[in-house]
Amino acid sequence: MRFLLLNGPNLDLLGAREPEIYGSATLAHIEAELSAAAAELGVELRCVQSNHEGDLIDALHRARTDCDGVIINPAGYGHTSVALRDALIATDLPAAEVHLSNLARRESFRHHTLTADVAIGQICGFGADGYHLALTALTRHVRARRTP
Ligand code: CA2
Repeated sequence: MRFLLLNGPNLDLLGAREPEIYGSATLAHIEAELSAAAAELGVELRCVQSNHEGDLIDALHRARTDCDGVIINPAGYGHTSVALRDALIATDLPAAEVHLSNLARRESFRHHTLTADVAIGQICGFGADGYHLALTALTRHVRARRTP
């Protein structure tokens, strides 16, 4: 089983600025820890981060044919990108949306994402732990739907 871990714009800066909002772990550290946790579950993780909308969409198109699920932090594009939403729908894959911060406690323009209702569920506010919660939940979701 393989999942795409997709992180959107500016998340490459994690650990460098605003640790009070996003935590102090770097994205490389989060990806390494999540890959190790995934391996324990028998899941392969493909980690992609991009600051470019088209690259995120291309990664979803590729996942369509060779992944079993998507863990996505769309970052700012989650609030704005119809194209990213359309690409996520086009994968026809179960997705878990993650946000490091609690969107409900932030500016009103962050309260809604265009991707949340096409994901199986959304986890936000638990920092980097959210990715681990998403990995566990998505693995269980996919396994429960597999024919024996
Ligand atoms: O809480 C999240 O995970 C967000 O997806 C992060 C996005 C923000 O636009 C969303 O509303 C919520 C922003 C990511 C910016 O990441 C930075 C990390 C370090 C320094 C500056 C920005």
